[in-house]
Amino acid sequence: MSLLDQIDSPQDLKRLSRTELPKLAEEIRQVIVEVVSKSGGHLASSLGAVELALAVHYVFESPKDKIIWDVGHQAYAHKLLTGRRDRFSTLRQHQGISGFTRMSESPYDAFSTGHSSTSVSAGLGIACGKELKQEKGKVVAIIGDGSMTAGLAYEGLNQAGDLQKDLIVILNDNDMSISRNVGALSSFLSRTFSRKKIQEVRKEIREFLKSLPKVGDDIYQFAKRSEASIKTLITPGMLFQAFNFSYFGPINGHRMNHLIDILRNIKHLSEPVLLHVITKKGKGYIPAEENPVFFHGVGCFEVDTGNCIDHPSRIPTYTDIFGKAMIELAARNSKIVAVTAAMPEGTGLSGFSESYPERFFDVGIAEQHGVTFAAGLATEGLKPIVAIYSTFLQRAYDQILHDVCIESLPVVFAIDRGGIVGEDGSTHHGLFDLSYLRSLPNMVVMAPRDENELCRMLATAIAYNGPIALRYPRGAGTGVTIDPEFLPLSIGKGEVLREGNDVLILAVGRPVQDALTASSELRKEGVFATVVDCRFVKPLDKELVCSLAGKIKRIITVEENVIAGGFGSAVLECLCDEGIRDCRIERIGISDTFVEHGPKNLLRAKYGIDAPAVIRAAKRLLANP
Ligand SMILES: Cc1ncc(C[n+]2csc(CCOP(=O)(O)OP(=O)(O)O)c2C)c(N)n1
Repeated sequence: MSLLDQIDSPQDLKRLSRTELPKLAEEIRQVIVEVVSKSGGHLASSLGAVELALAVHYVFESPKDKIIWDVGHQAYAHKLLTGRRDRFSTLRQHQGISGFTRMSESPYDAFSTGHSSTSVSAGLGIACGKELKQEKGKVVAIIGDGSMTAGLAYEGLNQAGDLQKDLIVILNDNDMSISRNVGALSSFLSRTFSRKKIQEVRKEIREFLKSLPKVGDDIYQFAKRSEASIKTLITPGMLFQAFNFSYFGPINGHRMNHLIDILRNIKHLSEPVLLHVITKKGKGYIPAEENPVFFHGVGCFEVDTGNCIDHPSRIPTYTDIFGKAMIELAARNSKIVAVTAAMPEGTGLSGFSESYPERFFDVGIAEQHGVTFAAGLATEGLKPIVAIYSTFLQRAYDQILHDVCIESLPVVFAIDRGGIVGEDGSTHHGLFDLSYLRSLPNMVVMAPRDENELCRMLATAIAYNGPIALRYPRGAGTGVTIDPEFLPLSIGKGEVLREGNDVLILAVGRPVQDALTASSELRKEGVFATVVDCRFVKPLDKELVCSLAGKIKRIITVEENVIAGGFGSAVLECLCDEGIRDCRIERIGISDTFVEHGPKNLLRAKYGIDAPAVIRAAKRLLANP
């Protein structure tokens, strides 16, 4: 029997001797690699946090003590140690365990996560709550250096340092976000200061030391002997000490004994503490250690070689096409600049960053800053394309409204992962953007039905002088030929793709394909549908919609978005405003619920946003005269 087989809860873990823990770590790594090779998932991050998970559960008393994993993508070892060993092979599968921490999944998941940098704020809230209830228990927030690039983390540190509550923050520093971490903080943590920075700091320290009466000059003489000694005067801890945290580290996050000792020591402090732990992303699985970017979030792979065994479609993804189109368009327009929030690969901008390094900005996991930064670029006459996944752009709602839309600045939002994204689940589906963008004055909102339309919409957006968004789905396109020239579209104009008098199907984005499939099926049964790709959710093609609705009284709207406030709502509002009331409408989209994780097509079928759902809606309308 393996050691892992004996562990159903952290209590079982505590029964092991310290000398057994390295073997357990090895077993855990094997299971993680084995399962992720079949289910896909966040491999490299989870492998890097195995000793951390073991040590934390060895020392703390979860679930009484609250352990919060920031983002939650690195918590696979935590899941294995907290009663989910038997279900671990269902990771990320429909009805299986989530790829992130979920309070509804386990009492050991103190907070539900998926979006980054929430752990310090949540941890502080929990600590304050416990204190008010006079309840005992420690709170431990574990946050990566990538997640530390978000302002939210500092808002939490700022208040925690002020309140002096009992909170332990563990900084899991692997020098990586998804790609190499960016920003000044990253070099601060790794102490790779530029010469200029060292000189500046040296000057400041010299002045400070000299200002000390008597001893100052001597200490300065001692300190100045080498550059290294100046460096040792600047520690990563200074940043956290400035926030009133007691700083410990940096320590090696794979030396379990050392980790356990230090955790036992800091456990007894009852003030804000930051423990800085250095880990290696992908630790223990050579392919992941060598290529942590690829193995950050990976599909199925061969364990022996690390080779991808997902059968990628030969059809390029929307992301690929967007990346290529950006390079092509930027060659002709020197005003184009690209902004990503820590996702150069994910948004397809790696190629652009190599072709135009000076026109490419990775702002870190800082969507809010990224949008306002783009607004600043726009005021200087540049054409920023902000490429952020739909779900993460939710973070920047006020920046879109306040910094971009009020002044109608020409910022382009290239919103990838619009719609159902699959195995990452409820925290990652991009099902709200049509609603949250449609309500903003000055904003234009488009969704392409295929990858050629994506290119045309990008060209449209670049030619447009105001805020404009195009949202497109995750995964392979439809395989259409891409036009050699990306002709801009007329803003607010839809396109009639099929004609028929029985039903009117108004669709936008990927579901236009479902509408076409449904109309072909219906045709076989003698039902003829008009299919319109509205292209624009805002401004809606009122003229077209109203003229068709006036003739064909059975209407279906289809979108991969929540129904509330989305495309179907726009159609309803338009018909109501124009006094067209004598028609019946079925709106297809996600009803008032969060969608769980699972394969995209399974979820589309389950939630009724696919071609069969359109056919069912048409039949309901036809059955009811
Ligand atoms: C708000 C938000 N933006 C982007 C992401 C996508 N994302 C997931 S993990 C990650 C990198 C996190 O880096 P770090 O915290 O250092 O953890 P590591 O994977 O290196 O262990 C990013 C950018 C996210 N989860 N949340």
